[in-house]
Amino acid sequence: MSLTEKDKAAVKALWAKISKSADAIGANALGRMLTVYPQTKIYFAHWPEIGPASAPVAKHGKKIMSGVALAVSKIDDLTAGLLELSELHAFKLRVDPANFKLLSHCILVVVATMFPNDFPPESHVALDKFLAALALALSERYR
Ligand code: HNI
Repeated sequence: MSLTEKDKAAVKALWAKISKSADAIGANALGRMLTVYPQTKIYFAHWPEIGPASAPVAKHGKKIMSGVALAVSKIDDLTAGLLELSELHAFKLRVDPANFKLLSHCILVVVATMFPNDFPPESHVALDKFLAALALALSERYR
């Protein structure tokens, strides 16, 4: 399951192409997660509105993608690189780590739909593995 050097290179190459649209990817992915998996809305009950195109979703989508950007920069040691974010989600936010997989899936779907020409199977598998590794690293502080 661990990322090979080839996977890492593919993730970095893909990220170089898509990162300028990170805010839109984040807003779309978060909006999708909240719509497709409505049980995830429980964590955002404090927001004034929660619709897919709402301001808080856009704002938080951006934050999530800053976490993904951090992960790309720490791709050689995701566990150490994401420890603080893991701590935050585990102890302060108390997000069930099963949800990381749901958001990862939505990010994958959004990248595929927004960048069909930059998403051959090689990029798909690399991004899928990277997001799985990211989710695992975010789960580190839960045990
Ligand atoms: Ni998550 C806050 C990154 C998945 C619920 N989250 C953040 C912040 C980052 C972040 C960055 C802001 C931290 C800060 O303010 O210091 N979250 C990520 C990443 C993923 C992820 C990289 C996975 C790819 N978060 C999830 C999931 C849920 C989630 C799946 C719930 C379903 N996150 C939250 C909540 C907050 C949060 C809730 C605080 C929101 C707020 O209103 O301040």
